[in-house]
Order: sequence, then C-alpha cells, then structure tokens
Amino acid sequence: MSTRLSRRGFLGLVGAAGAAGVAGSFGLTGCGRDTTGQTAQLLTSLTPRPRPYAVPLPVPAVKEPLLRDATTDYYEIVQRVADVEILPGLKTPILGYDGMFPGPTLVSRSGRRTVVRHRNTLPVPTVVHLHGGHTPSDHDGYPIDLVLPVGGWNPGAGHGHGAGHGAGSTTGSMTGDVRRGERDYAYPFHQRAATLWYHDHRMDFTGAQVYRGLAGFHLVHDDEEQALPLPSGERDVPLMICDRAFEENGAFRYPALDRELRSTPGVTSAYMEGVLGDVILVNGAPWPVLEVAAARYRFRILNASNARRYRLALDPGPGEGTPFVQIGGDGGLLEHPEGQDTIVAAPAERFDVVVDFSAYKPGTVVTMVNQLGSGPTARVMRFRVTHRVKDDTAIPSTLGRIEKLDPAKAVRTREWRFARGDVHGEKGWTINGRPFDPRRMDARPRLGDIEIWRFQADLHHPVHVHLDPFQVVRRGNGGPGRFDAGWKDTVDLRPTEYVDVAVRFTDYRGPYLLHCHNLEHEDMAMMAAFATT
Ligand SMILES: [Cu+2]
Repeated sequence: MSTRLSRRGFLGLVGAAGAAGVAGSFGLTGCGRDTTGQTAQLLTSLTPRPRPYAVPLPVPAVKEPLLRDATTDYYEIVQRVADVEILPGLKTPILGYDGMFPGPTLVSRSGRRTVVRHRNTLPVPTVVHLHGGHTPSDHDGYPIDLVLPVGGWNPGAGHGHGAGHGAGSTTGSMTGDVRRGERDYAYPFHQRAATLWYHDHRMDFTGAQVYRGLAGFHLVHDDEEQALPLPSGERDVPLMICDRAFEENGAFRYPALDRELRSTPGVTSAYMEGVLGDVILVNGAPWPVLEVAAARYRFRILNASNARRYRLALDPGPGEGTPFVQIGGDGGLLEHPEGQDTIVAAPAERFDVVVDFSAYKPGTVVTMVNQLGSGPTARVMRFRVTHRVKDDTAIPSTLGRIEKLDPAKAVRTREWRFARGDVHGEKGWTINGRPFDPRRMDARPRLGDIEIWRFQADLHHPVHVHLDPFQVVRRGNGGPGRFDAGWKDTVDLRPTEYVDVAVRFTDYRGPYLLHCHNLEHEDMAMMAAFATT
C-alpha cells in the first residue's frame, strides 16, 4: 500500500530534488542525477561497474531461414531464458530471442514475404512487434494478442492479467487473440529498405520484458539501397544502444512492482518517469571497442533504451567535416545526406550514419560519447583505428526518393496530448486525458488519406505510430528539427513542445497503436488505439 500512496504523493513533484527525496526512501543512491534532457530517474548498479573499453563489440549473428520458397522466407525463433556474461565473471539471466541479447538479426528483402514463428518457452506471456514494419493488423503484435508460455500460464488466483492493481492495469479481463506456445508472424515487406527492430509488446509489461532482453534487429534491403556505393558487409554495423543497471549477482536490476511479471504491472513510484541504468551497453556489451580500418563505416544506430535519450558525439572529432553523415532514419534512406555534429536519439529512433575513419591517423582511439550523460553514462563505446585501406565507397549526394506528403492535402487534423494523468484512480500517463483501452478506437483514419497529427507533450515523450511512417511538418512555430528528416516512425517530443506530422496509412485495415516509447510510460497506459478503415 505504501507504494500506492507514495506514487500518488510523488506525482505532485517535478524534477530531480523531489524524485531524489522519494527515491531516498527506497534506500537507493545516485537518484536525481544524470537526468539532463531526460524524463526518467537513474537506477544505480549494486555490482561494481565493469571497466570500459575492455570487451570487443559483439555483432549479433544473422539468422538463416529454415526454408526459402518462391515467395517467402521462413524462420523460427525460440524465446527462452538464458544466462549470458555481460559483466566479467557474472551471469545475467535474460529473456532472449533464441536465448540471445540482442536477439539474432533477421535480414529480409523488400517485396519478399517473411514468416517468423515465435515459440515461447519463457515463464511469461509475450507479444512480438516488428517496429517500423508495414504489417497487417493481425501480425502487428497488438498488446493483448498474447503468446502464452508453451508450459502453460496461470497468473495466480485473484489476479487476472492486469486485474485492477497498479497504474497501468487497463486490460481487466479482456483478452485478444491469445495463442498457446507459438505463433506465426507474417510480414509482407511492401516497404523500403530500412533498419527495423523487433521487440516485446506485452500489455503492461513491455518495459520489464524488453529490459530483460527481448529486442533484436530486422533489416530490410532493396534494390535502390543496394545500387548505392555505401559501406556494406563488415562495414555496415548495427549498434543497439541501451542502458541497464545490475544487481549484486549480475542480474538486471529493474524496479518492477511484480518481480515475476505475472499480474501487477508498473514500476515503483520513484521510477514512474522512466528507468535509467548506469551501464551503457552496445549490442549487449558494456562500453565495447570496435577495431576499424581507416575507411568509411555505416552504423545503424538504434536507441533501444527504455527511457534514456542520448546526444552522441565523437571524441576527438575528425578535424574537418562533420563526424557523422546521416544517410537514413527510421523509415530508410534520406533524400540527401546530412552532416551532423551530434546525433540526438530518443528511445526507439534509428539513425543510419556514415563515419569516415580515414580522417584519423592509424592508432587513434575515438570515443563515442553521450553528451546527455554524466560519469559512466557519458561514454558509449570506442573505435580503435587500425590501418589505412583502399576505400571505394562513397556517399552519393542523392540517396533515395521520398514522396512528400503535402500537408495542404490533409483531410483533417487530430490532436494527441501526451501528459501525466489519472489511470483508473491511480497516477499514470495518458493520451488526451485517457488511459489505454485496447477495445476503444480513438481515431478511424481512412486508408490513403493524408492527415495532420499534432502531438503535444508535457515532458519528454518519444511518440511512435504503428503501420506507416510519417513526415514531420513543423515543431512548434518552426520547421522540422535537425533530426526529423525523411520518413519517421518515432518522434522525440520535448517538454511543452508540439510537433505536427503528416501521416498516411495504406494497405491494411484494423486496429493499430500509437504510444509513447518511453516504456515505463507505455506500461502505465500512455497508448491509444486507432483503426484504419
Ligand atoms: Cu512518455
């Protein structure tokens, strides 16, 4: 009960000092720091932090399909518990796709169907969402379309899934299209080349289950992209960046109210704004090192953190030119490359960048830093430049064609306000003042129509829309921001800001989601459903 009371009390407070006061009652240290540019609180590790730059960057293995026929690639992923070594000498139990964190990378071809059978041998229900996928509704991973554990599932007497306790409990007894043991997710991939990722989307428990390891890359290639002389093969490297805290025994430390993730959703009151860890992982390794030739590399940066925002920079910089040349975003290649001094990435955003290490002398050590972090979270990973090589890659001045969604042709404007609010008598996070209800459709956009969606925020909220990407039209009174170019599916809203985006849904009818991708906000009801018609 004290949790409920302190949660109510907490929501009146804004800012580091107030949060630290509440956190102090939980015996934690370091809370209230490290919150620059964040709506979240720092959870510190109880184990000594590992030495930075001591392990090589892992690159998740690309998974081979079980079968390829004329139209389709078939995969099977087994979701299972595994112990992995993230901290030297300690085992971290994970919930892993194929027992790995990150999960295996899937690679698909635009226009070729991909079917992924997910088999759930975990102790908890799961839902798989392909983030950035242009996916029919049945296969999009609606949060109540659970895949129950193959060994059976009993959330416990008196506790339905989300049965009325905790701020995010919005399902009640509602069930969706529930399967036992396994489910096939079919992706037509009628979409451009892009860096997608798959992750858990279980109602009320997404934050906890992604934190424990349920996330992986799914890359889509097409002819347009592959005709370009961009770095490829070993010089096309996905970077999944996330932060975690650890228990003394090496387990992930996460302030879930229900450690077993069975029935009570949400996190302890001090972390309602979001959970920040004090160890930065790239592809699952703490502050890793990558040896690079003095040549161009393409990095597919994904911020897979629950709540942390990053401002990434290179130290030292390249001397002349910008350290990053952005070539793509959430929805694939930009029209033209854009030089960027830094990359600001909110949760779930992707930035495809090229870094040219030929600007550095062999032997140089280049650190990717996080200018929004402090202490251990101010660094991300390191590159060690090894030797000069002949590099026949290039960044063409025109990358991809992007059809502009003309805001003047919009048939309507809809407003979506993202703010704290009442969730069934408890404090939580709401959209337009209401908590998520998977049976309530808050909009019925018609396929093919252009609409303007205005997102308004009280604090930091990374807003994600399913089914189709959008284009940023304006931020407040200004035009799109520096990181808003191209097709986006997640947009970084800052406190008190509004952003107008042009959306157009195509091909598939049915219920879809828009939600905050701060996963603690999402689990505490900051989602809304719309149905395309
Ligand atoms: Cu949010």
